[in-house]
Amino acid sequence: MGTGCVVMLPLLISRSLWNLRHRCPSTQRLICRHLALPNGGGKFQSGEETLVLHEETGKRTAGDIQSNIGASTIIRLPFAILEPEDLAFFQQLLPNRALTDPDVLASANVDWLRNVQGRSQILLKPQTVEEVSLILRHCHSRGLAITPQGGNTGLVGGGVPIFDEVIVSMALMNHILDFDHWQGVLVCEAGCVLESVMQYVEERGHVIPLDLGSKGSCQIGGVVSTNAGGLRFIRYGSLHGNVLGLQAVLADGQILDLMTQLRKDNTGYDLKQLMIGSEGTLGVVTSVALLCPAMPVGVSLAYLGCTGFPGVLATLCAARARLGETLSAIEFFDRRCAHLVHTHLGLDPPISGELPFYVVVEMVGSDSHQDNERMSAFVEKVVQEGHVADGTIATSPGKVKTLWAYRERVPEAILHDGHVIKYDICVSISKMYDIVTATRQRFADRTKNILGYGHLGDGNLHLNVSSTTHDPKLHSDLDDFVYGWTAKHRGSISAEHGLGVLKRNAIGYSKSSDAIALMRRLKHFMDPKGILNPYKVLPSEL
Ligand code: 2HG
Ligand code: ZN
Repeated sequence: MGTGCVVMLPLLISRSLWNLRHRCPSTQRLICRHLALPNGGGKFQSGEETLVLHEETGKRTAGDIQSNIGASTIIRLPFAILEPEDLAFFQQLLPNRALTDPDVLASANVDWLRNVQGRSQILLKPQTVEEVSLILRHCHSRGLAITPQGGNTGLVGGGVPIFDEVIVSMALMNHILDFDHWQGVLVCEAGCVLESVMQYVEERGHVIPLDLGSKGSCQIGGVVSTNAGGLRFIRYGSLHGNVLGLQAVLADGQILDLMTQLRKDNTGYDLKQLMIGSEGTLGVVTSVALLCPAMPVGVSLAYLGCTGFPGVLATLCAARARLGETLSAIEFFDRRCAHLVHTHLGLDPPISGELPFYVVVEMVGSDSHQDNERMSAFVEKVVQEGHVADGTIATSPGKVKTLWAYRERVPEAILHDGHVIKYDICVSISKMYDIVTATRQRFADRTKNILGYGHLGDGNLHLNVSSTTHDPKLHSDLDDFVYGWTAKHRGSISAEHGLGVLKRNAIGYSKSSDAIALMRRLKHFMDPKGILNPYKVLPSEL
């Protein structure tokens, strides 16, 4: 190979997790090496990588790398590749916080469902917004792509790299900056873990307006960037209403100060809304002001068993009518979910005998005595009318927590059932279980379990399908069927989990082409080089 020629190195990667890159000591050329994934470590598919080396400079001049994720194949966009000079810059900026340790990278490169596998070679842990800004300024000028990462609890692969994006972990930006007791406003950094801020405000007589099963790991910045919904949505509404202000760093490193603790601010475009739910594609959220309502005096919870979905709907209507503004959550799950929670997690069923559906109704009020009476009257009514066949009520915090576990741990129980494909749709409440029945009719013989559960009051169904092995054809047939059904019923194909990388190509089922085109223009305007969390949210252009 003579000087100046271009060398093509096609490498077939089989079940590879990450690659190591170093320079040949004699030629100083870049060498790429792949480490094999230990057997049983995941279910990743093969990809093909073609590296193009320029002999004269020893630098990579172009790179086409493809990755198969879910049902689609993604081609690496022509971002720069991390060079020793970049590493030196990051190491100087973040002493001991620019990590290349393979163990650290191994867990940051994969989502917790092990559906999406990246190959990033560096994870940065800034401690201040200024450091985030300098990281982004450097990446912007170099054309390096980045993936912001919170607690890595997302379900659509939005928080992990797809290729070699620089991971910017928010974990060390975990300080509470202010709490205004009078207004009930918490200001905290993006890396604060949800459960820790819940505890902080509860000790001060307030609550965080959202609650998620992943609260022990998910971080505020990730929750806001995903616009996560969760269990308290019915009572407190969306983060679009509860986030009062925020600070974010834009693609070129500019710090955008949208921080305010005001309830009302009608001065022009509400730019913070662009950061809420855009999954790190328009900016990196670094701190947030969150409205925290006053903590209710007492909580009571009813765990009810219904004989059919009409009974579930009637229970919802009765709860709305009888509990009014004290209704704080109403969730449902079907018999198969309950069965898996019992079998795989060993939780004792709260009521004896099996029923087709279970409903968890939580109410929070300001007068414990009156509230308990209200709850009992509601339960009596739904039992009398035949919508509920059996049930139990809890008022002690311990029992409330135990009963909640039956619903909160459904996603965990399903993971023990094999390979799981997840849907998170929103449709009109009266139709929300129809898709479960229809999917069973169509796919029963190709699957293990088809389950339905979710946020009843919001029309948000989690349809989960388990099968013995990962079957790409089953996955794409299911996608076509479920998304087609959802679009036909004018629903949303992502109610609260976002689009990430796994669902971005399904956006057209719920958004018009004009809306998608405008989103693209907005993305291009705010991030012209496309370095912020690429391959996420917007559909591929191929
Ligand atoms: C829930 O409501 C979460 O439990 C997770 O949104 C749903 O894993 C899922 O499909
Ligand atoms: Zn949910």
